[in-house]
Amino acid sequence: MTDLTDQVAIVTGASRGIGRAISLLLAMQGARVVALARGANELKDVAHSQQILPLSADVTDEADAQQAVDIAMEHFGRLDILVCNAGVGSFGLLESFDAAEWDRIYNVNVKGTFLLCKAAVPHFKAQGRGHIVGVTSDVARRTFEHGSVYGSSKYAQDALLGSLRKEVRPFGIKVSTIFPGLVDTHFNNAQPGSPEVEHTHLRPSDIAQAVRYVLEAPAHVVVDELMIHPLTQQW
Ligand code: NJP
Repeated sequence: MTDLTDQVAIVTGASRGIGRAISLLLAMQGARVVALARGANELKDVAHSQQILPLSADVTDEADAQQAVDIAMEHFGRLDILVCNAGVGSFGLLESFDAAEWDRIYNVNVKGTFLLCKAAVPHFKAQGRGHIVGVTSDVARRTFEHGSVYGSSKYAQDALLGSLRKEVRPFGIKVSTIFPGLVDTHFNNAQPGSPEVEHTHLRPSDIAQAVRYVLEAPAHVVVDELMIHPLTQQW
């Protein structure tokens, strides 16, 4: 098993929902975390111990992505793990979308994953080790009405991570892709915690445990892909 104690991780989208749960769980396992999101106030609530360093940054900005890697090195002295979790989405008929909403969704989900990986991979290659975890979606493997923009962005994010997996494997770098089904978060302006979703949605902690599982795999093992659904969800 890989011990997460003292490993250093960047987690994007860390201010709430799945990324918050991942950051807190990794810190509980002894890891040190650069918790990245745009919202500084929400991040303060996540970074309640010295093991979690809040970084107010935008994954769509190349300088911010590079800064995340630089800060991990400066503050914690190393970087072992990158979790590309930040994501946004909205749903509707294709013709109801304007180009600005297309850009918003693709910029965070696809360009954000690209920029963070681009910043971290040279560092991982130099040290001959590293683990990238991408949080995509089960809709990266199926299509559905009202999902043309969000769903296609998740197909693109999945394809990016799949190609990268093959590029970096020879350098000892792991790429694991997590495909969640419905999760009870703030995603798309939802209000989490309502009793109605107790049996229909996963909790953010369920996805955090999946991330922990892939990260703790022994050094010679890589979990390439992991799809996880609430038992009630047909997909
Ligand atoms: O969503 P939410 P989730 N730069 O809204 C951050 C996927 N997923 O936890 O920047 C940096 O609670 C945002 O912070 P802020 C989904 O596609 C979900 O559910 O301050 N960070 C917040 O911390 C996504 O990839 C479901 O606004 C940015 C976080 O992202 C991942 O799960 C199902 C940012 C979003 O937290 C986590 O989403 C599924 C930026 N430009 C896949 N823009 C589901 N919930 O049902 C946003 O299949 N963030």
